[in-house]
Amino acid sequence: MTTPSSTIPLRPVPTLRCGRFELALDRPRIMGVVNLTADSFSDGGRWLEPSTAIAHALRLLKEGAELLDLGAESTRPGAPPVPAEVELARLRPVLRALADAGVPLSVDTRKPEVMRVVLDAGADMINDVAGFRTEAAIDAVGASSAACCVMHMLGDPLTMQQAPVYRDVLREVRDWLAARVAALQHAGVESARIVVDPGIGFGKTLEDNLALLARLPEALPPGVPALVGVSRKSMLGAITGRPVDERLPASLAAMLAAVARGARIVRVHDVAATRDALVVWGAIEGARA
Ligand code: HH2
Repeated sequence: MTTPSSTIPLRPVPTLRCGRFELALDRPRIMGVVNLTADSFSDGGRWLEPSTAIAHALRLLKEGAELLDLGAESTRPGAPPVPAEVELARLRPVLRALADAGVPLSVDTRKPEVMRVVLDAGADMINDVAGFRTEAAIDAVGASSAACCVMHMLGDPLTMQQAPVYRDVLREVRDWLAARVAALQHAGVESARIVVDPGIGFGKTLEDNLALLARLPEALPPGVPALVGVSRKSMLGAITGRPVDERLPASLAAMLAAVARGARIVRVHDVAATRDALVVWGAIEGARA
């Protein structure tokens, strides 16, 4: 894999070009998660039926979601892969129903064939937890106007939590993301379409996750907006001892820690509570001026 790196750093303007939308990133934006899966770690099977998924998505919008992330394949550690046709059969009716929802629709997929079809079907963003690590994934988004979320993951979901090891997790995540961003740019993806994500929980120990959150700017290529997803994750269970359905306070604390360190999009399951937390945080920050 060749990784041209000369095109970084990028832009100062905090606006994300996102298919049909331009998303100002002057304040943190809420990405609501809609899992169209049977086996997601926190809500698998709840929104598998298109009608329940659509109702859930509309509820998240009412609660304050400013983007929606639709995923039809779980990425939890050890999750079995889902065939592309199954992913597409789950995604198509939901994308169609939400086409006029008025917010960018992101699709969480690692498969170039799924990327191509959902982009034709109106997706505004591709969220690739494999970080566009193949030429085929880069080709799939190259000719579109969609935003690209480049997430860091060590290995793949089947194996990623089997004793992940880094010499310097901050540097390795940053350099890996920088190389993937440069590869996208090299293929013609404009900087204004790219966000990066350190991939909390994806091939990382608890200590790795804490270091990434504590020193977030050091784990990211300069000048590229950051998306962070920590909602309900097992690191929160490891710290608090709480099961997945009792991790909302912990999720909010971790989300605010990420925002305080520069995250500009937060990927969350609990939109209403996240909105309240961000409104209060924003009011306090605003009073500093
Ligand atoms: N986390 C999950 C899935 N996709 N994408 C990005 N960019 N960042 C993340 O942190 C992230 C992600 C895992 O959460 P969830 O979708 O709820 O679980 P599952 O993968 O089991 O469906």
